[in-house]
Amino acid sequence: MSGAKAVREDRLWQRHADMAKLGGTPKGGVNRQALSREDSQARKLLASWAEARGFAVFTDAIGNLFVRREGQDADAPPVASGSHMDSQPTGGRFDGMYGVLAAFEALEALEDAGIKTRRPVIAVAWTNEEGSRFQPGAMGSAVFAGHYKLDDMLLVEDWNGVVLKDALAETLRAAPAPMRDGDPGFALGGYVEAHIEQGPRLESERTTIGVVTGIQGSRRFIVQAMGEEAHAGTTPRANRKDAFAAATRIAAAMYEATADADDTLRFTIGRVDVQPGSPNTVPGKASFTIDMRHPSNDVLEAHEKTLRDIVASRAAPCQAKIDRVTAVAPTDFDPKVIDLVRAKADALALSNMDMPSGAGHDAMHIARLCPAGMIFVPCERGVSHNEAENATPADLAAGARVLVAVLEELANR
Ligand code: HGY
Ligand code: MN
Ligand code: MN
Repeated sequence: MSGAKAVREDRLWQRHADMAKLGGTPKGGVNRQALSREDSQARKLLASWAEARGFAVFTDAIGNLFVRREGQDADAPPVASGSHMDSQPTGGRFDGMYGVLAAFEALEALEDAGIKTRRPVIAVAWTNEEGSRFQPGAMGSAVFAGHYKLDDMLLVEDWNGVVLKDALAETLRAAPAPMRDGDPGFALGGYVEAHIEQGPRLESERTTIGVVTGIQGSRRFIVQAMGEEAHAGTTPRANRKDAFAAATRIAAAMYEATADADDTLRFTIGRVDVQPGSPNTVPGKASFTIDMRHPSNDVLEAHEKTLRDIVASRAAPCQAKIDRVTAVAPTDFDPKVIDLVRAKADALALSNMDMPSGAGHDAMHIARLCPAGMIFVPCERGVSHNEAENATPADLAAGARVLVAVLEELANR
């Protein structure tokens, strides 16, 4: 029996239902933020499923969680597949989780079909892909790939001042797993990530499989305006150094400057913070996040300069600064992996189309380590980062069938 035939739609769907209970929200989404209690519950559940199948489970110093199915050559660099189990605060049941569960389903299908592979095959849940609680995102995969330093990431604080190191220690205490010693990172023979598209194209083109060609570039910033707290009733406008007024002038100019004619640039201000946050005190501090994306690094570079010019020219009479948190260049996946995903989808008679990814994924870091690619499946109305996110059992299983066929081929190369 082939690995693809051994994929079980009911088992994969049930595992999604089981995981959706961890951090489940009344609207049917999930709030399972990185290194939260809910995240450790998901880690524990995945590890229990893995141990029940006799797979090895281990973690690393940034908390990436690995499930390993042995190959005939135990020393060969493994082939890996996975994604993330952390979610947005008002996230969906499939973003990230599908990639982890499809990878685990692939291991189970290989096992059920009694398929031997030369290389070991690993399913991985990367730590903190979303980057909504702790910035930057795709943190676990970036540390694994050597793009971010472990010690720097351990010192990152969330919006309430919780230090990542402490949240990680708590998570690993609640969901213990053997720790691979040394810094995160080891050689891989290849990496393929399954994910919902998080966009409307596959659904609107009635296509089951997205053969992902690459991921657009992304940059994140924090803008901070510093003014002077004052009495809301007695302070004339001419005497005010209103930090929120400065932040809104800067933001308004940025929205205008990033409104490109072909609607390709993605510019988002997702979080605003105003201090002291009292209705009758003129704000002394105001900050906001920027998430900016585009397929071209040159365009991102040019827009970053514009953002910096706007901050310098619109802040007065306040002070303001813009700090870049991350910059990830556009990613092109390996043509051999792209062709393999397309060939396996064709062989399984699944409709498929080549497409780029608008969303960021852990694969953008791992693609710099080894031949990598991604497989998309449709999600309802392309909605994601929203509790209404939805997908069908059949599409999830179809993506898993392509995944196990690709992994089996890569693990025998
Ligand atoms: O932001 C992203 O692109 C990913 O969904 N975290
Ligand atoms: Mn994701
Ligand atoms: Mn996401």
